[in-house]
Amino acid sequence: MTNLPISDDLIAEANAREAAALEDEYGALGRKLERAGIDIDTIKGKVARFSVAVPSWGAGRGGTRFAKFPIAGEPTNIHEKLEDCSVINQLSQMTPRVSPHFPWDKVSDFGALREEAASLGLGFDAVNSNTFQDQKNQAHSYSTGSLSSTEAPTREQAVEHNIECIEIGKQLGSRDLTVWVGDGTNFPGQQDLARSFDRYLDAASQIYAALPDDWRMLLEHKMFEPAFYSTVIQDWGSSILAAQELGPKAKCLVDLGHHAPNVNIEQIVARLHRFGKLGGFHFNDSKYGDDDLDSGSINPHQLFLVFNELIEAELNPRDGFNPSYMIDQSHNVTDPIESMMSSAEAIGQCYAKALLVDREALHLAQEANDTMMAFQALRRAYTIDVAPILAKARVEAGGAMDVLGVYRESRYRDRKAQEREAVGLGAGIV
Ligand code: AFD
Ligand code: MN
Ligand code: MN
Repeated sequence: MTNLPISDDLIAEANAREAAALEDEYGALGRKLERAGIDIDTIKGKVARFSVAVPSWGAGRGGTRFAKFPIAGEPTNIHEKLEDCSVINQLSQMTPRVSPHFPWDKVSDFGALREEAASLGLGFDAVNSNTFQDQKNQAHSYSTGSLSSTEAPTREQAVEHNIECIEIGKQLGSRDLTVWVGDGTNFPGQQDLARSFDRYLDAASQIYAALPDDWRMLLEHKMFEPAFYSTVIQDWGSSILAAQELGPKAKCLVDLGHHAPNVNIEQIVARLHRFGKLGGFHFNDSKYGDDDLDSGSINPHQLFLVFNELIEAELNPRDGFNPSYMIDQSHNVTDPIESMMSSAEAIGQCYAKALLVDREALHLAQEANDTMMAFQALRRAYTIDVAPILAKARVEAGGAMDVLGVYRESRYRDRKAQEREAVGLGAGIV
């Protein structure tokens, strides 16, 4: 039995008001694409099958190291977070899975949590471990590292926590463990750069050994923060070296905000795929660093170019092609539900635009070194407004044509503000 948070009647009424306009716009775009030899319904079908997971922690208001400004009606536990994620999926029809983070989302009965999620129309995506923060009554502190700690008991504790996450994930129906460690140093000389990587590899291999056969271990690199001089898995180079050392179930996860400004991320995507190590993405956007801004809000063209590489990769699967897609954002000044719906739309649009690239024209121009026409093949697709395709796919699946409009009309957050306990002030999101 599903028990969705937004009234289906409300969605249907709002969609009915826009139905004629949508048909008109979809028809016009269909005729435009037909002239280019593209069948719009085929593209719509692919978009309908596309999905991106949302992070449980993204359902709450983020913050900076200076402050957090909570909003009324914000979720305070995994149950409320699931309910909010259900709203996102119900209206956008693109985010059917939630990625949980432990111990933040710990409950006593994970079987019941899985059923609860299913009743909200949701499943679970990758489980995330947390060894970048100490918990109450924890025996060993992660203040100087976790998987790469110089202290053997600390490393063991971090390994055990990751294995516990795998056990939880099995109960939730997950098939990926995402490992991001904040390990690193703040001073030159603080730790031996080579030995800390050795210690990480040794600990990570113990986690790897506990992975079920059909699971993957996704290694997430990040250039800096919380460590500001060196980070153990600081870039895709260290990440792929670790993944190659660990074995075939270890893959690299690309968080778009975890690189230096202006780095060519789409090329990293192509490289990782070439060696069968592209495991997945954390979508967000960045202006300066790990800003965790809304996907496509700063550099939508980069997002499109990433998807362009993904379509190329799909056409040339090397060692399989099955990257997991997830949003990883920190919503500091918006309602997280609105931000994630708007981000899912931005991600879906870039996927759809990448599908519209005339691959034959692109490849011919590349072979002939016709730089301008190769670029134009991308530009033609990028400049097409694909919104009617996404809207039509969404409406046909039971979602809202105007996701933000219906969400506001539902007054969901106001209702939750009456029901839910207020969250405290505080700061500090990683
Ligand atoms: C980090 C990483 C990672 C992690 C998250 C925790 O992006 O995905 O799980 O933030 O908030 O920066
Ligand atoms: Mn991330
Ligand atoms: Mn991050």
